[in-house]
Amino acid sequence: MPFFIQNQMSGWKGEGSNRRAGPMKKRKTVIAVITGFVTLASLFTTSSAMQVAPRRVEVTAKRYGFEPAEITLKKDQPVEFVLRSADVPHGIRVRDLNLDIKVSRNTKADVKFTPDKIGNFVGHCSVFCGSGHGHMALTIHVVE
Ligand SMILES: [Cu+2]
Repeated sequence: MPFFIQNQMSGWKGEGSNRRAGPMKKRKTVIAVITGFVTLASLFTTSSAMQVAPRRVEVTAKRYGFEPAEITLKKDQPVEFVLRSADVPHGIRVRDLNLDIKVSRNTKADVKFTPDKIGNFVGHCSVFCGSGHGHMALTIHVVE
């Protein structure tokens, strides 16, 4: 009998004995799945640990402008955005970046968001604050 046929034959035998050892195979699969979950869980823990310290950015709103009027953020870097009002209630909304925050008079509010797009985005004041309200704009540059 040529060698390779012999080899195939023993392969067949091997498969037969594997079928008999079915429950053992299942246990191995379960262990592999659990190991996978543990690995995934540790990955998530690591990434959430990295998000513990988002970059803090403060912007002051005052009739009728934002100070600073332009900020630069990094794509995928979490930001703690603090909006402070130096007079009446204001807000800022940038739909493309999922940024939407309002602040009461003479106080501050904060929101966390992560810019996920590169580009220049212009947000406008979202709370009517007087005659110059329409001119209140904040430009957010998101870079790589
Ligand atoms: Cu306004």
